[in-house]
Amino acid sequence: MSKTAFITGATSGFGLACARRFAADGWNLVLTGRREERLAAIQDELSAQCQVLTLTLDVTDAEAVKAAVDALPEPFAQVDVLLNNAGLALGTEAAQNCDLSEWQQMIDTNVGGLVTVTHALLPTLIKQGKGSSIINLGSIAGHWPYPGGNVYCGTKAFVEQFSYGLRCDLSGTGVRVTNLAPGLSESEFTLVRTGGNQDAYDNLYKGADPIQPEDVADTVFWLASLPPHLNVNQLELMPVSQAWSPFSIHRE
Ligand code: NDP
Ligand code: 8X3
Repeated sequence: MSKTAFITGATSGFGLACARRFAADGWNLVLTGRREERLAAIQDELSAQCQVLTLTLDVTDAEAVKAAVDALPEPFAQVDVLLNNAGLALGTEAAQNCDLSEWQQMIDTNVGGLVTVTHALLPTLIKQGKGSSIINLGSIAGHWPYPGGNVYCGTKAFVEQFSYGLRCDLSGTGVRVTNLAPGLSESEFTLVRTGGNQDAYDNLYKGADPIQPEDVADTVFWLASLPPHLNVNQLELMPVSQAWSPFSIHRE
């Protein structure tokens, strides 16, 4: 019987690439996102390869998430892999210049949405037991601060620590938990972050040979396909072009 993956934020970037990767292996897919027309196009594209259920869902709407999870029909109800991918960064300004509503939206989505979907699916994943997985999209931003990262970095640090906490609490259930932390990756993420600034997008990725969504999808698929006795707690990925800089020192 085919396994089932529940992917949040499947309308672009990593989530869409993961949907395509799991579809190629015949998994049943529950694909979620806010953009209904994109979900419809993805369903058309992938339904020749696997069974696809699309849910137009905002992960910040806790009631809608719970209702959607509780109403999952067969064969989608037995979720083996939860990919908590939906997320966003808004803005690159110093904290003192940021808009509070953008901070709140990042926290509501990257933290609130992720815990809401996890909470709704934990009973199912525990029932599935050995071999099931929660794969959370953290980021290098949760490990390494940078100017203008402020709240986004904080949300991804939460994702890492929450992943470890889940590992502790799920001990004995067979459910695996991974914090996957990519670095510079080319996707609509940067257009969302900069309010659609194509120049910012082009300049960020120019000459950097960044991670592509398909690289992340191959990694996610590998994590989900590991032998059931193995758990990757944490996996940080960077393009070869990316490395650390020295601490900045402000001098009077
Ligand atoms: P994209 O912008 O391409 O994709 C983000 C996805 O999240 C979209 O499908 C979007 O769907 C969905 N989403 C955003 N807000 C909500 C919401 N409230 N409810 C439901 N879905 C939502 O970005 P990426 O693929 O690059 O990012 C995916 C994840 O990876 C994010 O968590 C991001 O923080 C993380 N990440 C990204 C990196 C990068 O450099 N690109 C590096 C490291 C981590 P829709 O708009 O249709 O709702
Ligand atoms: C996205 C990677 O470095 O732009 O999570 O914050 S970074």
